[in-house]
Amino acid sequence: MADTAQPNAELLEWPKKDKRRFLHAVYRVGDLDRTIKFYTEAFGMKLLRKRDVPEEKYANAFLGFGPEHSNFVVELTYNYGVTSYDIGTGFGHFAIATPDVYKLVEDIRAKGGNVTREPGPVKGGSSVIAFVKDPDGYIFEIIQRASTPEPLCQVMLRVGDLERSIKFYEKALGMKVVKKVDRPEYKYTLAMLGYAEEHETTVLELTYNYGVTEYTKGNAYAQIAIGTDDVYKSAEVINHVTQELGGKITRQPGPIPGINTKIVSFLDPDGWKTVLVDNEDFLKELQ
Ligand SMILES: N[C@@H](CCC(=O)N[C@@H](CS)C(=O)NCC(=O)O)C(=O)O
Repeated sequence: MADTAQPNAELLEWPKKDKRRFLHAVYRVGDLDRTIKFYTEAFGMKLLRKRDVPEEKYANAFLGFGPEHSNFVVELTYNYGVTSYDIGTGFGHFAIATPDVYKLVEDIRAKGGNVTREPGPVKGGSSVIAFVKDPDGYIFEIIQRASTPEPLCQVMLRVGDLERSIKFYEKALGMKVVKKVDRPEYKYTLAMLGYAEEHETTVLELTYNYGVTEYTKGNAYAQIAIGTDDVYKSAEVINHVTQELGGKITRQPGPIPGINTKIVSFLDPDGWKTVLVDNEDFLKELQ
């Protein structure tokens, strides 16, 4: 099919019919053991797996609140010899839901965590939140929420045009807007997008600050990985949507040499990266 041809309606429906799930957020840290210690002791995450790839001079650690076949997790990357990164201004935070923000924040402080915003109601709203920084400077929002199946509940990124981003994530990724909040008194609008309600699963929180259209990306945060049943069909839709809204495919669909897991990688209109990973191949990696 030529790039300019209109894809059929059935293909454009595919992202909504596909089995999509947030798998992990990938980012770089300067000392793997330091972060593992902090996330397990201060946040209460579990270390799920670790792999060292000396021939490529990097190592990974996967941590989360539940197993990877059901929960969203973080994939930390350590590049041999690189001890610090620039987080940039566009990355916002990861979030952890807990029934008692005050208690978790005290535990984090006791483990040497840097509390940058004390617990209390969010400005302009009523949810109780706090902000803490991890050893590399990544911000974690701590959010009060009665028990949830997915404590690792948000990835927040700043975008330059919220309506364009919403269209992109709806059309290219089949997400739904599960919440939208405008706080004119604080000059921002945010949208929560995902595959289920906020308390059920991880959501992508996109924040638009009035009048701000550009942010720096730094080199620390990398991408979100999302599961799919068909990377090839997904790539056809993404290719179409990027022509309409911006963004681009950065890695054509197909198996990764060596691992054989099929993926497709792409950038959204702001340059934020997503990787779609074949669901079956991913489960094989976990065995
Ligand atoms: N200018 C903010 C807009 C987003 C925002 O303010 N988010 C809320 C949480 S939803 C917040 O951080 N509030 C600060 C507070 O309540 O102290 C940003 O880009 O991070």
